[in-house]
Amino acid sequence: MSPLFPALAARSQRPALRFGDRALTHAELADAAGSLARRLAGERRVAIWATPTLGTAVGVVAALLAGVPVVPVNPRSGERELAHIARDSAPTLVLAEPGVTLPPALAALPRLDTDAGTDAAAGTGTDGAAGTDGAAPEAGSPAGAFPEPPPEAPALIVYTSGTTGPPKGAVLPRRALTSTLDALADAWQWTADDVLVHALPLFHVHGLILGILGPLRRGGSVTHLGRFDTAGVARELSSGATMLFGVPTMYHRIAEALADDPALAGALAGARLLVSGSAALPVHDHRRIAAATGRRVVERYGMTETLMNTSVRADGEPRAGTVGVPLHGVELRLVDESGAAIEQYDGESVGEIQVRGPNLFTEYLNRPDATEAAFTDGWFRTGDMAIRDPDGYVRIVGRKATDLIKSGGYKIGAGEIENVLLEHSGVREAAVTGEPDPDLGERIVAWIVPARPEAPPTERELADHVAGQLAAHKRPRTVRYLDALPRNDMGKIMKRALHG
Ligand code: MCA
Ligand code: AMP
Repeated sequence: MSPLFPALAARSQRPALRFGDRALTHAELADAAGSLARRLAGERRVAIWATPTLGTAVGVVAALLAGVPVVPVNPRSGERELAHIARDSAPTLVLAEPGVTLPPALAALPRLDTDAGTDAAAGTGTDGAAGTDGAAPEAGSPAGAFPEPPPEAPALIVYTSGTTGPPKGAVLPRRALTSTLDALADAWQWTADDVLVHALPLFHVHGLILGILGPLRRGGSVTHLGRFDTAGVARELSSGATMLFGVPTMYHRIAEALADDPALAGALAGARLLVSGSAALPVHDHRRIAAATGRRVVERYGMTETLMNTSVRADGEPRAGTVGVPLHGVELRLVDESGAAIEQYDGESVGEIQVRGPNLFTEYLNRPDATEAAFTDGWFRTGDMAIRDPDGYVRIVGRKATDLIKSGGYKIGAGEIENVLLEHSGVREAAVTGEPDPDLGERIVAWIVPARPEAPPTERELADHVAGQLAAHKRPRTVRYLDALPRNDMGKIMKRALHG
C-alpha cells in the first residue's frame, strides 16, 4: 500500500504544520515524528492527550508511522468519561506535550512526551517503559523507512456518543483515512498548494483527520489557531491561507461579525474554499456570508464511523441547505420505514441515509453487539434522515434519534448526561433535551425535579457537575425546574411534552 504521507517520505521542504510560533516543514516533521515513532514501535495501542498543539499533530503522525493505533483523548474530559476511555481502550502508553500534568486515569501509564523525538529533548520525557521492540528502523532512517501496515490495520480509535451509555470507540482503519482524504481532494481540488486554517479540536474526525492529516497527505500545510476567533481567521486568510474548515457555530460567529468587519469580509472573499461540516449550516448564515463576501460556503456531510460521505464539489453548483453528492467510492442510499430503498430522486421522499464504502470504520471497540446493530446487509445506518433533489444532491432533514443532540458541532447523547445529573444529590429526576440555538445549533437543556424543592441545585452547580464528570461541551446551558416530569402510562418520560 502507498504510504499515508508521501510528502514525509519525500522529505519535502515545504511548510507542513504551524501552531502559533511553532512550525515544521514536512522534512522536519519526518524527523520529529520518525524519531518518536521508533520509540512507539511495538506498543499495542497508545492514547494521546489531544491538546490543540503541535505536539498532538507530531504524536499522531508518529503513531501512524509506527503502525500503532492511537486514541485521541479530549483534554477537557471529565473524570467518568476519561476513566471509561482509559478502561475501554486500554492503551499501553500515553503521549502528551511536555509539562502537561495528566489526570489519575492516565497518569499511571507509561508516558512519552510528544517532543521526545526532537533534538532538544531527545532521551527525555519517558519513564523508559516505552516499547523499543518491533520493526523499528534505525535512528536517522527516513520516515519512509517504516513499513506501511496493511489497509485494514487500525489507525485511530475515536470515541463518539450514542443515545444511551458511555461513548463508543470507532475503530478507523488506514484505508478509511486514505480513501476519505483522497475523495475530498477530488471533490475540492485540494492540492499541495493549499494552506488550510482552522481552530477545531484535535480529538475528533473533523479537526484531526480532515484538518491535520488531510493537508499532510496532500503535501500542503495547515495553520491551527489554537482557539477560534474571527480575527485569527481574517489574519490567516489574508496572508496566504487558501481554505477554511469550521463547524456551523464558527460560520455563524463569522456571519455575525461580517457586518462590522470589512477586513474579515475581504479575507473570506479571497479564500479558495470555505468548508462547513459536523452539523447543518443554517441557510440564513449561508446567505449572510454570501452577501457580504461573494463566496459560498461548501458543506460536506460525515460521521465519526463513516468519515466523509458527501460534499458539494468545488466545481459543482453550491446550493445552501444541501450537503452535495456522494464522494468518490461512497455508495449512498435512502431507505424508507419499511426497509425499502427509495429509488426516485424526487426532492420529497424522506428516508434514512445508509452508506457503504472504503471510508467506513471496522467496528466499535469491545462492542460487537453495537457494531452488528449499526449495519443492515453491509450498509451502515447513519440515523440521519434525508431527501434527494432530482439531480442527486442530498438534503438532510433530521435524524431518527431524538436523544442525540448536536451542539457546537459535537454529538452528545442525552442519556449520558441524564445519568450523571441523577447522581447529583440535589436531583430527584432528570431529562435532557436539545433546543434550537442560533449560535450552537442546539443547546443542551436539563429538566430537573429537585430532591429538595426549597433548595434546588443551581444551574452553575449542575453545569460544573456535568463538565467535571463528562466534558465541558456536554454541560447543560439551561436548567429548567419542574415539580414532576411528564410521563406516559408506562412511566416513560415524554420528552416531546417538555417543550410544549
Ligand atoms: C465553560 N467552560 C467550562 C465550564 N463552562 N469548563 C468547565 N466547567 C464548566 N462548567 C469552558 C470551556 O471548556 C471553554 O474553555 C470555555 O469555557 C467555553 O466553552 P464552551 O462554552 O464549550 O465554548 P463554546 O463557545 O460553546 O465553543 C464553541 C465552539 C466549540 C468553539 C464552536 O463548540 C467547538 O470547538 N466545536 C467543534 C466541535 C467539533 O469539532 N466537532 C467535530 C465532531 P476554553 O475557552 O478555554 O476553550 S463531528 C465529526 O468529526 C464528524 C465526522 C463531522 O462531520 O465533522
Ligand atoms: P459525529 O458522530 O460527531 O461524527 O457526528 C456525525 C453527525 O453529524 C452526522 O450523523 C450528522 O447528523 C451530523 N452532520 C455532519 N455533517 C453535517 C452536515 N454538513 N449537515 C448536517 N448534519 C451533519
